[in-house]
Amino acid sequence: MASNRTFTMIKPDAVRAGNIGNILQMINAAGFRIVALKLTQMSMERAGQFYEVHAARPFYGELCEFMSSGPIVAAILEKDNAVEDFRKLIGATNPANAEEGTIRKLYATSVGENAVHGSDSDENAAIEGAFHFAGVELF
Ligand code: 3AN
Repeated sequence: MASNRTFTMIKPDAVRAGNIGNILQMINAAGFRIVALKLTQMSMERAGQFYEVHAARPFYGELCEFMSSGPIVAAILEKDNAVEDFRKLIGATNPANAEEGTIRKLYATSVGENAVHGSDSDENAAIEGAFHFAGVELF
């Protein structure tokens, strides 16, 4: 059964560009309820832990540098079929391939600086949410 929660980060590029409000508006308009939300910054070490599954990929160092380069907005979101529906809302990893109306089509600039993260499975949504939030921060 699909779980009803996913985890997202508004990445440093979108925060720097002043798009926190626009992206949260799209998330709300798509029917997601915000369960947890914070503005925070990951150290290089924390980014390395978060993206550990990509450690063997050639872009791992660049990804961790970028993700620790400035503040992010971390959030846990709730909706029926949350993981899959949120992946549809954000669009393809490479914004050049993202569908019209998706968050990445509107706000991402490249495959590396792609504005938002969205969990790719229910299992990872739970792991990633717990990475950023304590139980008392969920509402
Ligand atoms: P998604 O975020 O769409 O699930 P993944 O899991 O393939 O994409 O990649 C995780 C993150 O790694 C992406 N959000 C992106 O920031 C970065 N990334 C993926 N592919 C590349 C690439 N070819 N060059 C640089 N960064 C990349």
